[in-house]
Amino acid sequence: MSSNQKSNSLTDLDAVIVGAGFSGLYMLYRLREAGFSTRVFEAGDNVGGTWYWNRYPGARCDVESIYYNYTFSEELLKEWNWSAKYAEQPEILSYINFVADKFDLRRDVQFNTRVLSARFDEKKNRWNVQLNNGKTVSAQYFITAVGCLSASNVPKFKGLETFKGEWYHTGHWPHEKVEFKGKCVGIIGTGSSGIQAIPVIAKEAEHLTVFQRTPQYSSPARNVPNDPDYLEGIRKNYIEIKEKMRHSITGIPETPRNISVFDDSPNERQRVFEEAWKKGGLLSLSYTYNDLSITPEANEIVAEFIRSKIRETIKKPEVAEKLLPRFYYGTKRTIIDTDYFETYNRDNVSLVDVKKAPIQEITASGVRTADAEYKLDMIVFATGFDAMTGPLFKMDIRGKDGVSLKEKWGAGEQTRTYLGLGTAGFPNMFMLTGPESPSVLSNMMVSIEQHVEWVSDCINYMRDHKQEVIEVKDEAENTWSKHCREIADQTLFTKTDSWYMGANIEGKARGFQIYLGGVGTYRKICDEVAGKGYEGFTLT
Ligand code: N01
Repeated sequence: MSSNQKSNSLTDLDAVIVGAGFSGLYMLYRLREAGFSTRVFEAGDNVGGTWYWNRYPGARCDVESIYYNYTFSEELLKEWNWSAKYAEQPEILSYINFVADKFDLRRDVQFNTRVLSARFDEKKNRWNVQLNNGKTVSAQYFITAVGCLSASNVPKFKGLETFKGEWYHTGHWPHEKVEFKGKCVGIIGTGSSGIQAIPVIAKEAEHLTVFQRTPQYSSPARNVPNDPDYLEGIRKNYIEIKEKMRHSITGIPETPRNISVFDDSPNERQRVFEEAWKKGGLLSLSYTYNDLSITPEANEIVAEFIRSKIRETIKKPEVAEKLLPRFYYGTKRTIIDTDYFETYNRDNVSLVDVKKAPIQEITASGVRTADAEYKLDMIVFATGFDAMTGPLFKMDIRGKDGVSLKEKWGAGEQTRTYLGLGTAGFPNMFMLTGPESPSVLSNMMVSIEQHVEWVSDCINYMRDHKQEVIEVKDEAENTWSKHCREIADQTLFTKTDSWYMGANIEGKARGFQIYLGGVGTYRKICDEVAGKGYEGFTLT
């Protein structure tokens, strides 16, 4: 039987992929094209991953739609038109469905099936993967495509089970329309999800109470519909654009200005910041000067500019004061919004500072803080995720000697990987956009394509060279993890408590979990590793 005629017998797969989001689907496509028998297991009842689960009002991507799509198929690039500069969740989900149909991917995806555990059998050199339907499947390669932000975090508030109203987490939003009309809604959390949801909910609800612990920096997205001529121009230049994306810092084809904030006069800085504010978008402000994320004094200058914009926007000075962020700009995820600060000028919106008066409990009828009780019909938790490792730890993954990934990286220990792709002691396991890869600090689509292509090339290489097992060497992983930390320590990122640092989850190991050297440099390193016969890995 030729390899591409191989049966997908569940006991004898070449590869198991966990997750049918952007990364899992492309991984399936590549491995299937190469003739490997592959099966994707997906907990949801359809494709989409992040964009399947995050259906909260206002959910949209903050990377421009023309850059946030697959680039591996020219035909696909020609067939899809993004309606706006920043696509909304339903449109992105339609796109993923379109891709799944176009490449007939669903036939190798098993929906409504959660992977409970995966265990490496050292005698057979295979992974045994236990599913929640009681079945076990076996495969040579175990590939996690579980996303970085898919383990939602509902803080353990006392009394939540007594709440008589409805409650939802943004990352697990119902498929049916949630009705806010006539309701007193409370939202906890003002990260990217909260800041997208707040203006939309405020327009519908009778009253919206925002429970804010940390005020956030946010700047205008300036979303606009996409002009057909503009899209045509992009299409014509896509080869060049794609190259720029792949060799850029963030996967978005823009370059920071190579100038210190102190090289410009205060008047010139103001002009530069104003221009960036007017332009809008994710990188406009942070790319104005090259020292904003490195030098506290430089950071304070841009931070104060944003605070001045908040003060200008908010009518009531006491509300503006509560909304002023005080951490280093950019060290929590940069946020762009549509009418976020303006929403606090509405009569039906109130802001509660839960840093000053923390939430003590959820009662049957609302939220009680240290100094008041708020009656609510609905609570929206925009409280984020157990990021990076959380989605992996939802499965009991055990490598050699039965050691679990959770034990290896567990509380008090730093995450350790080689290139964010693999980890020592877990042979033939690959993580797509795993910890210590550029992942969440890049355009995920660029990082996903790069990882998937690297992993499929590696699996092809293994077949061509008649190798059965690939495993990360300890020293390669130690060097890589140290390198990641050293880069992060040169920036202000590690000076702020954030989910990047694992600081949002009680008891979670602290440490910066992302490679900050840029997607272009990272690609070069990964290509060099492959070019040297997978240096840093043992192949047997
Ligand atoms: O989650 P978050 P998110 N009591 O962790 C607060 C991506 N994303 O879902 O800052 C009170 O950022 C918490 O307060 P604090 C993006 O990468 C992308 O918003 O910890 N409050 C914070 O305000 C993003 O970074 C898009 O003090 C509590 C909020 O909840 C990531 O997903 C859109 C609390 C959590 O913010 C996560 O964003 C949406 C408690 N006990 C998301 N616990 C795009 O546009 C937590 N909070 C692509």
